[in-house]
Amino acid sequence: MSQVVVPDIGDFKEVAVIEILVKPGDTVAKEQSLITLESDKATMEIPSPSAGVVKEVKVKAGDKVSQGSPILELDAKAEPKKAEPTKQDPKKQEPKKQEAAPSAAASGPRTQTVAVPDIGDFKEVEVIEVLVKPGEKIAKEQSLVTLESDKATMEIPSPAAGVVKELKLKPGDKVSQGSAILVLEGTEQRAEPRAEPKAEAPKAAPSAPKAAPGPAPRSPVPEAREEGGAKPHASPSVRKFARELGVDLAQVQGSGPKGRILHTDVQAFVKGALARGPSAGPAKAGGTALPFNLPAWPDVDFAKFGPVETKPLSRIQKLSGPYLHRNWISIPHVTQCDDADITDLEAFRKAQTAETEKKGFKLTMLAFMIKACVTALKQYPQFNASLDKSGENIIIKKYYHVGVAVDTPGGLVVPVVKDADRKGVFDLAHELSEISKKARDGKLGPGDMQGGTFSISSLGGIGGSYFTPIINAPEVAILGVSRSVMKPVWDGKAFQPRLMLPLALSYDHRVIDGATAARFTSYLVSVLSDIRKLIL
Ligand code: CAO
Repeated sequence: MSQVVVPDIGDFKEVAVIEILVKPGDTVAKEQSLITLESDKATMEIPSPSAGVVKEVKVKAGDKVSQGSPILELDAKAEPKKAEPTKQDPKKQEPKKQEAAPSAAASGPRTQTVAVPDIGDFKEVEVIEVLVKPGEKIAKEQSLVTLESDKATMEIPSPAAGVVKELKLKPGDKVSQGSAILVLEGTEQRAEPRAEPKAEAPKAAPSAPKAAPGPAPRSPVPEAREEGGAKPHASPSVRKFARELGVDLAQVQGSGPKGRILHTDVQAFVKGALARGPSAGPAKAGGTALPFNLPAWPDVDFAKFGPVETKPLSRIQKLSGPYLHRNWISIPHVTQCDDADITDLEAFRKAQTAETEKKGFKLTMLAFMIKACVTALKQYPQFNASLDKSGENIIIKKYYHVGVAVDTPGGLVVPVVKDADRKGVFDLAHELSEISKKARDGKLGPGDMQGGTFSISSLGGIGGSYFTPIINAPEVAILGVSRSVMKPVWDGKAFQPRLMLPLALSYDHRVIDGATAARFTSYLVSVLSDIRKLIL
């Protein structure tokens, strides 16, 4: 167990914690951001010095911290390697020192060179993003550049409002305290309630009362994007998160100090956009709203190009379409493919079919698939789970109800085989033949389609190799099974004809990572390839 503390952050003292990015139980990677700190000089994310599992978080939003303040207890999985300040090998890249000290930087009556403020022992730090451009009108405290060392990511805000006259650096440059960032031409500070001198240098962090941890003080300074449509106020990780989701931060209302946009604001924005549902949104795809201002759906008069016939979607298609669409756009899907050698399993199945046919049902591969999946779900419980409403907790289910996609004349339905773990392969085969008949006769009740914990979609009876099934929310994974095919498989000495079953597992990447999914499919393959494991 190791305690992670605030590293040397220079003369930033009593800096407000504005966001906690991890929680107990989280597995964090080395360098993963743990908390965001914000002073009036910079925004910093403090990364983890090593990989591990968070045992206890020692700070909360609103706390004030300094170098050495405990952040959290980490059960380090890997050898913790201390994040040393970058001892830059003398790679000539001298910081571009500013000609004048930042406090006396005025180079004309209303012009000043804005320089990197005191950023402690961060030296030769790389500029990873320049957030403004020449000619841009910027607000006081608006972020100008993002710097990143191996210890922290920082945004340097503007000490004053004005218009950017000239940029003095570019991404990739290395900077230290005093390096020139840009030349700023002062403007009227009409909206500044605090009558500060026009062109002031970055100030020291306010020394907040020590014994008063509470919400970070809200500044009356207007937030960046209120002035001249400037860049929204958000930390680098929030920008990255928004970029990944395709969210335009300019549309997001920030709830953090000084209007800063937090992770939770981006999440709330996405939830809101989804909740507005089919009737909202500027662009529509066949009646369904498209999120995030995508271009309008093409409205084409197809009859201009040839004869056409218009038919309504089936009732089931109309009902299920919006749900499929929601699941597709709101769950980050990844599909992991694999092949299972089912030569022995198929021989066993065929040997048993006479038995079940006498009883009036078919022993199909699907019954074995359900059994094998339950075995794998028990081994990897996070696949038998759901995210809760907040999106911050995983609910692991201790029951195994497997949904099976059934193709019916009216469309796709997914009846659920309840308590599949307590049923033998014959029982499962019997139940499958009954529910698929019921589904095709349109006789399934709502109760027959509820409570699923994992789904299987089998197109094996039809053909094709791999496909990417859509996760049936709130489940977190679905297995797509395709048609088995005889393939030459190398056994180390020769190619052997083996019956191979193509599998494609789509999973929710928010809950399951790629390595775990590959382990799950490998395990499933091993179970299907060795029927002894299946019977156990
Ligand atoms: N590989 C090779 N053959 C397979 C197979 C596989 N993976 N799976 C089934 N088969 C064979 C069966 O053995 C059977 O052969 P015989 O007719 O010679 O006995 C034949 O294909 C038809 O099987 P089936 O479809 O009747 O039975 P099943 O248990 O495999 O599937 C059900 C049942 C209800 C899942 C299936 O009928 C169905 O509706 N599948 C479609 C599901 C679907 O549409 N999914 C898409 C979702 S994404 O839009």
